[in-house]
Amino acid sequence: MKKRVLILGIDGYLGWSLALYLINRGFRVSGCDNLLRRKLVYREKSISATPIKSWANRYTILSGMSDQESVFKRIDITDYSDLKRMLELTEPDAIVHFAQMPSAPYSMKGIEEATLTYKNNLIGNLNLIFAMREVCPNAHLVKLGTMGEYGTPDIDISEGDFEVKFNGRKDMLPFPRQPGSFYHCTKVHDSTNIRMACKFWKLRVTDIMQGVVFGIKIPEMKDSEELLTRYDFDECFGTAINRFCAQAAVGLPITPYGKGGQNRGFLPLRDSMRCIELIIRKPAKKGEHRIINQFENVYNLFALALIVESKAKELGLDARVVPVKNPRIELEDHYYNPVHEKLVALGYKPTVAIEDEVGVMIESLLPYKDRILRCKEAIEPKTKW
Ligand code: USQ
Repeated sequence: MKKRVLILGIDGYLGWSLALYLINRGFRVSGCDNLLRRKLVYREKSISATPIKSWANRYTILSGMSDQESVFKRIDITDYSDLKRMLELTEPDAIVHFAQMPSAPYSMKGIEEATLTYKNNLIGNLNLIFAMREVCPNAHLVKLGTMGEYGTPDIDISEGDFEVKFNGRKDMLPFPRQPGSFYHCTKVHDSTNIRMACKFWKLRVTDIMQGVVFGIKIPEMKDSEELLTRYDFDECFGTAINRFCAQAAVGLPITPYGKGGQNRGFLPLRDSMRCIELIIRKPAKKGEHRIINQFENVYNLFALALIVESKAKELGLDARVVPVKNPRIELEDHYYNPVHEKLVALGYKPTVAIEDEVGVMIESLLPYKDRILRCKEAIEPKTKW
């Protein structure tokens, strides 16, 4: 029997890609979305660099690729009864939860944006664990957390609980969290709530501490424009490498923030899909809150900016790195050593060298230069911590 996967946030950068990836591997995929990402990017006066299809078109595309039992709906998971109904209709073996507001800068803009982030992320996640308890307590929740939950401590970051010794006693405790934005705080709160749901209600959850994802497409999108996923480059919803490549493609300065000595874990889009597939195939045990640090490698921001610059030059583009004043409060030169062994143990092997992927990204963006330039005002960072 086909494994049934429900994707919450199926219209987003990761959600749409994962739907295509899993359908191509014989999973029965269902999904829902409230289209919040489209709305917020539009409010930023920006668009996806890739000309993504409307939800109505995507609904038709997904339905055409799927079994009759698959369900695709436009719903908001902060509405408990709608979410519960979705679980009842789809009877999932696994639920992948991407339906969150994902931007650190957006959450730091002001009280309205911070409140939206909290309501959307915390209530959605709380609804989900309660609805799972009622409808499908044996399903496996694959929850997207973030490496940003940990911050950048001066010690190695563990993967799951770690041993703490104090006053001659010792215990296994969750690794301390030091989030760097209100958005990252919501993920920390989610982890706390999920840990409790696993302990009290015996839910099974994999909480993925994912690094920054980059990339424009995966093989399952073939060369079809209608299958492309979104690609944001604005200051809020574009992430570092994706922004650098968009800047390089249109001849705008590539902007590491501050000294650029920030180190972060990064992961190509296609590897992110593969990791989630491995996690779905090997679920957490009942009552287990399994934490996985999900990234391919740690890179330095300035070094990444230089890779993008040199790849763009190879393509004959006039690219240059121009550091800008850091709008965030974060360490710009620091130790960073997170453990990431569990995915390798599950069978993950990195598929692609970052330099090659960056080259493909810049080249793939060239046909969409006009779309990026049309919204170029949205690229410069304006939100300060
Ligand atoms: N940065 C630049 N220049 C830019 C944009 C970003 O130097 O033009 C720097 C930032 O200051 C930061 C680093 O790049 O030091 C990463 O910033 P980002 O915007 O790419 O990523 P972040 O705000 O951390 O958030 C993103 C996703 C979020 C996910 C997180 C994973 O938006 O949903 O949780 O990456 S992680 O970074 O590991 O926490």
